[in-house]
This record gives sequence, structure tokens and C-alpha cells, in this order.
Amino acid sequence: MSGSMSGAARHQSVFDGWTARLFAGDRRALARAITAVENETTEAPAVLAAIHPRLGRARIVGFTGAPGAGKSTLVNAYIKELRRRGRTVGVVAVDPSSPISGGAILGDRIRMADHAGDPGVFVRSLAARGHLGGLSRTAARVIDVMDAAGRDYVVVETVGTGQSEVEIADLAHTKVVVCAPGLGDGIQAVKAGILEIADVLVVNKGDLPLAAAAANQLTEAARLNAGGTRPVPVLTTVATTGEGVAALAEAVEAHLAEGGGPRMAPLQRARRLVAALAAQRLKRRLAEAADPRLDALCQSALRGEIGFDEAAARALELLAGGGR
Ligand SMILES: Nc1nc2c(ncn2[C@@H]2O[C@H](COP(=O)(O)OP(=O)(O)OP(=O)(O)O)[C@@H](O)[C@H]2O)c(=O)[nH]1
Ligand SMILES: [Mg+2]
Repeated sequence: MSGSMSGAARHQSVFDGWTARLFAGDRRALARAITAVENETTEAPAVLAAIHPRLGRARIVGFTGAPGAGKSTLVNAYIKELRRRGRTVGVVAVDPSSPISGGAILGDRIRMADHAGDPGVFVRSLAARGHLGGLSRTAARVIDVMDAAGRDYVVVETVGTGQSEVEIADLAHTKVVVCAPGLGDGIQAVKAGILEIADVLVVNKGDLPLAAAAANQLTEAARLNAGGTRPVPVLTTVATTGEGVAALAEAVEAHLAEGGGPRMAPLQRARRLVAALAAQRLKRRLAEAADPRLDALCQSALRGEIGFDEAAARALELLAGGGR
């Protein structure tokens, strides 16, 4: 068949052409690859296979925190700092709460529009998917595409409200938790388990009156929580002016250099994601199971005949063995 390629071969060579552009940093190829994995089009498996050998180079930095704490504004300022340092950036803004084109995503677009026209910055917003774990899976893949496309940093913004959706920020090497005065003082932070997940704590809106008090409370809470080990750094920023953002970038670098670092294997990330999704499934199955044996187990635990831990272990056995 000299001279004419078969359909499949032609398809493959077209595909090779645009993945080559993807790896060369072409924005349109990047947009196309992201759309493929986001919408799980017929091209998606080929994209995932093509990017696989190239994963694990980007530094992934997650920003999470209460709604309105200033995450998007801070991410915007952080991007500016990374660009000043000559780094290329991919941004994944996740809004688990709003179905499609929610106000927050629109807001993110506007706030990050500072970088419109800068080829070194690529922003993609993701909205919630209808099915369980869909958003985290999509986010993980979009991060991977940006990583494979050679972005030095991938910045992920998520609202941390303890919703049941897998915490997407878990996919990051370094997690920045953003608080604002009045929203997240020390005691609230401890209650919300913020100290356990944060690698860097930020009190944003440092220009507001209660910021210094909030920073003091958080610093003290972090010190107590560390129990003699080195506490999580607490920084104050004014995202709207960029004040404190260079120090934030330094704190992120310090954490990356410490270990969680850029070489945390994609496999490890995948493992975390699969474990979290499996836990969600189990939880749902246990909650929905109408199995009298399960009730009997709970009764036994209530009566103190077996421990709750033992009941949990047997419940898992029931699910595994019961064919349900
Ligand atoms: N005074 C002050 N206002 C700020 C600062 N940073 C952000 N803001 C304002 O706080 C509001 C919320 O900022 P966003 O960046 O949208 O906050 P967010 O955490 O991304 O919000 P969601 O994505 O909706 O959860 C906006 O009106 C910002 O202009 C700051 O450092 N100081
Ligand atoms: Mg935002």
C-alpha cells in the first residue's frame, strides 16, 4: 500500500503530530489534551498513554481554604511571583460546589485574567461532575496533562469545606491553607483539622484589623500541634497588593525541597486517589447496605460485646464476602 496510509495509521500520525506540539509547550495542543481527558473523549486513552512516561516533573502546589478567604487572588499573586522567577505555570481551579459555570469560576477567570496573553500561564477551571469521585479523577488527569506538557508548576485551587468529594488538594506536593481574619482563627483551624493538612499556613487579608491576632493564634496553635517538632510556618499576605507573596513562594520552595518534593511519584498520587475513592465507595456501600447482619454487628458493638473496631473489621468482611 505504498503512498497511501491506512486510516488508523493516518489517525496515529495526526495524533503524534499534536502530542509532539503538546510536549513542545503549545497551548492549543494543551487545551485539546485537557479537553480530551476532562470530557473523556475517544482521544483520552491515547492522551493518557502518551503523557504517562513524562509524568512527575512538575511541582504541584495546592491552595485550599474557606470560601472567600482570597485563594484566587492569592493564586494570582503567586503566579506573578513564579513568573518573575521565570517558571511556567498551569492552574487548575476547582469548584466542587457549583454545578456548571458557577459564579466562583467566573470570578476566578476574572481574577486570573491578569495573566491573559502570557503563554507561560495556562488556567483551566473545573466544575463538579455528576458522579462520585469524578471531579478528583478529572482534576488528577488535568494536573498530569499540565505536568507532561512541561509546566514547571501546577497550582490547584480548591475550596476546603470538608465536603465528601475527595480532597483534590491531596494531589499536591505542597498544600497551602489560606485563612482570613475572622474566618479561621486558631481554634477554628484546630477544629477543622486544618493544621494536620497544611504544609504552609497563610493568613491572607493581612491589611484587615484582626489579621495580626489571627496570625498569632494560628502560630500558637501550630506550635502546640507540632508537639516539639518544627511547626508549620504561618505567613501573612495581602493578596491584593502582593505583600508577603515572595515569602510565601520561599516557604513553598522550602517545603518542596524538604521531601514531599517534586519527585513524589505519580504512582504515589494515584495510590492516594484510588485509596480515597475506594474508601468513599465502601462508605456508601456500608451506608446503603440493608443487611441484617450489619445491624446485628452494630447492636453487638452497642452492647459492648465486641469493640467498634472489631465491628468495622467484620463489616468489611461481610461486604467482601457477601457478594453485595
Ligand atoms: N482586603 C483584602 N481583600 C482581599 C484580599 N485578598 C482577596 N481579597 C478579596 O476577597 C474577596 C474574595 O477573594 P477571592 O480571591 O475570590 O477568594 P476565594 O477564596 O478564591 O473565593 P472562592 O473561590 O469563592 O472560595 C475578593 O473581593 C477579593 O478582592 C486581601 O489581601 N485583602
Ligand atoms: Mg476562588
